[in-house]
Amino acid sequence: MSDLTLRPHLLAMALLAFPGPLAAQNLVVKGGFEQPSPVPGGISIVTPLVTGTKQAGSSVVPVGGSVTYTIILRNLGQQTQTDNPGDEFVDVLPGGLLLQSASATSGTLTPSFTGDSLHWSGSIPGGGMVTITLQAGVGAVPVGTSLSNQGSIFFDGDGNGTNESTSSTDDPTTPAVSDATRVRVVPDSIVEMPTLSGWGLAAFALLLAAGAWRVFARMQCR
Ligand SMILES: [Ca+2]
Ligand SMILES: [Ca+2]
Repeated sequence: MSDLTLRPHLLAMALLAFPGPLAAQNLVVKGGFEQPSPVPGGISIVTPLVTGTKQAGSSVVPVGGSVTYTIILRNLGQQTQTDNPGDEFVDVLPGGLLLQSASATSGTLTPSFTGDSLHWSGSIPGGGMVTITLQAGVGAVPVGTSLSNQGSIFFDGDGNGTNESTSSTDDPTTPAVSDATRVRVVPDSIVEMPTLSGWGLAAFALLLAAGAWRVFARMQCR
């Protein structure tokens, strides 16, 4: 079995793209200084390696509606990502999305409702995670607009107390690696249940009657 040496940010991308093949390697993750030996046949990540996902509650949102995003930051390393100087996560919403509320399971969250962005600062234990939830409203944008963005992660890939490494959130619902999370703006009628007029109700009754007649005709043929 061969050893495979990767820098932390490349490993994050490789783990997402090729989890199976990489699990069969002896992985040695090198930061800024010498690392302990890897676990034979497994994956050993010593210094912090923080990856993130950002998932929308719905792939479509009506004009004037709102969408909830769930952001999960995971530290795949063994060492704690300490609360270093500066933000560990920043999310700037695209034009057309207005920040309404935000919360985090740990750390310090600083939302900007005028700038429609949020900043998170805090530590993540080795193997641990933090979940950030935000709700955003859709402003005056044309139907069909694709609202797309990614959060930025800042972490201490060499474990020396400063965040020199970065990564971007991935949309976990798509096969692509480290891709932006997209939400499409649709008319109200696509999301809401349609209401039927008198003619619509009559047509619906005719459809039901036609279906019943077909079932009855089949039973008669047996
Ligand atoms: Ca910090
Ligand atoms: Ca560092």
